[in-house]
Amino acid sequence: MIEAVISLGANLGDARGTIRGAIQALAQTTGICLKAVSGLYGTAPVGGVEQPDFVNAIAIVETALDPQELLGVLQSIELRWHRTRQVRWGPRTLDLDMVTYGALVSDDPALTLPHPRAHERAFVLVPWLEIDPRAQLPGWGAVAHLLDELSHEGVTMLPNP
Ligand code: A4P
Ligand code: MG
Repeated sequence: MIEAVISLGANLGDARGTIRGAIQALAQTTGICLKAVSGLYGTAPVGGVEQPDFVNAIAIVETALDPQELLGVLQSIELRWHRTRQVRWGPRTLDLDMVTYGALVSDDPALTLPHPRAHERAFVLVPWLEIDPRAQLPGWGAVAHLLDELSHEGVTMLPNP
């Protein structure tokens, strides 16, 4: 089994309900064992597109799936929430990104590992650190150290339900 870190994001429709549903869908997938889930965070949009705030979370899983299979699962869960791809970095009902797959490093555009922007995104690193204070981003080092350099502004944990 390999440990993988999944980032969840949504900013259209019932974003909180969507994130909870996607976590449940991950937990119910054969070959995936959910190890830890962060709280839900309200986050200001990053990337320059004017759009609603996001709800973001992180899930740590153990998986028997290979990286391509895991990506396929993430994309099929996105489709259940009618995810369409219109504007790059634009609003979406659900975005599931693979932040890490074990210590694998890859520059394949179809599956870049670790996720190429994870190291600079507080909306990924803050919830990850919450559930794994010793988290390491392959090639980048300790998540806690990366976060020392980043503004946490606009990343706030949402109250439970
Ligand atoms: N792909 C390559 N590597 C990966 C990976 N590690 N995980 C490929 C997942 N997919 C990966 O992704 C496009 C292609 O990336 C896929 O076909 C896959 O083969 P996509 O999900 O269709 O497109 P996208 O999500 O619009 O692009 P991308 O680059 O994933 O967007 P980002 O960088 O994730 O940005 N602000 C806040 N506050 N919170 C957010 O969650 N998200 C974005 C999206 C922008 N701003 C945000 C947030
Ligand atoms: Mg994505």
